[in-house]
Amino acid sequence: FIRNGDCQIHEFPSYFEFGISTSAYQIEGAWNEDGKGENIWDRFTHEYPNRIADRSTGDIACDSYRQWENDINLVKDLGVTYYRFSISWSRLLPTGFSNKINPAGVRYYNNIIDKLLQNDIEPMVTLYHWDLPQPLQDLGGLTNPVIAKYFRDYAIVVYTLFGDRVKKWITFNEPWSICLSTYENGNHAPGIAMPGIGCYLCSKVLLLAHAKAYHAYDKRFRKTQNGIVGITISTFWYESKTLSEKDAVATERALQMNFGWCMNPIFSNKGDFPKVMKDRIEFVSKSQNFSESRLPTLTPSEIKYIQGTYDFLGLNHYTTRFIEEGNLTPSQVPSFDDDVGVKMEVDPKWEKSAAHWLFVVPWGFRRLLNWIRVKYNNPLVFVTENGYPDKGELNDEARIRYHNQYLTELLNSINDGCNVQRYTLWSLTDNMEWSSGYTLKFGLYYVDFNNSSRPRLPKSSASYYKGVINNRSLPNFTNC
Ligand code: PNW
Repeated sequence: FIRNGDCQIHEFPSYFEFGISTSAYQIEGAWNEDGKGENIWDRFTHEYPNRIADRSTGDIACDSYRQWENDINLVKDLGVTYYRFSISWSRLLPTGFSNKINPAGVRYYNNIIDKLLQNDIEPMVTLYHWDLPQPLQDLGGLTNPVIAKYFRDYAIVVYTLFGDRVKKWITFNEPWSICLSTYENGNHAPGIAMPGIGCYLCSKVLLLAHAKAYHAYDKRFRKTQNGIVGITISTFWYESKTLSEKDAVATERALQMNFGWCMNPIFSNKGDFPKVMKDRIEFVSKSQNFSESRLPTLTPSEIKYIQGTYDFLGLNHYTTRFIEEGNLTPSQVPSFDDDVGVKMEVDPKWEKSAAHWLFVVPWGFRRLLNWIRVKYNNPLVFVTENGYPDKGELNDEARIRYHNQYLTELLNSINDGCNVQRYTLWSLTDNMEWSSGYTLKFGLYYVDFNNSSRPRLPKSSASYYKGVINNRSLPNFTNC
């Protein structure tokens, strides 16, 4: 379905917009100031310092709680038309519950939103970028169905306070990362490893929470506020390693169990988890002596309630893997990887990055966007993240190459007919990269984390991105 060789568009279409993104825990700091409550990342980094590569925390991070004005100046200087950031749930609602709102939190996000609008930068706001209030985790976090209601209550507070000015909402950032890193392998806060069980419970609660927040907007806010609500889903691209039928089947299953897992219930016409995922987990569960599938069932009314709850797809994409059929005989120990049952590989020729998981594979981006176009009826796509990790070099040529190549493939996919209207680069500044601490840098701006005033310095990539935005085209556009 890719029309290779076509190269009609050299410029980004006039509707196309460029943006830049961050998230609250990764930049704000001020973890216990002005009435903010404790969240799971505060607790995790304080209690288990050895779970973070450099034993660091987000206690200060980029100090954006104080330097927000300066950061908006940096955003402005890039020339982007919108800024994607997230609200810290526990800064707004210190206990997580909506009965007590922190006025300093309201003031902080009001200041940011107002200053953005004064500068003609549209706010695009994520409600949940991984920093769950600790009291909600104490109740079981995203494995407890009541959390869906508390998320809806939080969303309603946010729409009420900021929805007069914020018109683009993202409910959750990356269900796949949330459910796997939190409840499968425990690499992320709160560090719970319940392989083959926790991640599936999480995905059902997350989908219901998302749908509740979407329906609440629909019922009570859409008419007066006129905004749009979506979810951000991340995915690898998976490419079959061979032309064999069995590897093609394995590749499709891998895609459906990564991207399709939460994409299907919301964006497909039929709703529900992908059939191949349900079948496979049921089969493996039974062979492990479970009485029923470890993947919870969505009831017909839940399927209906979740299906169609989107105005756009937020897409985070970084990298690609080759897929071969794996060992399909289940092991006795449940795990997500065993459920997927494929072998993942990288090509030794692919350019590496500073992150062990990220290889530079630009063509995968175009394949992915076209696969989404064909499978899900060409939805409106906002790329909400795409970025390259290094060690923080100021002359970051590898980052420039990465973005130029990925943007080239994005342009090709628009030419293929994909309805992609936004590109959001991750990230504005170097920041707290979760379990990797400050050892990986994604920023267009360098931050000196050894200096208590956290000065920012533009890297070469900042002027590269400025140029792309200003010219609305890519330098050296040859790869078509
Ligand atoms: C995203 N993967 O996570 C997050 O939304 C950001 O907060 C984070 O800083 C950024 O990517 C860089 O890691 C991802 O393995 C984590 O493909 C892992 C993957 C993708 C995205």
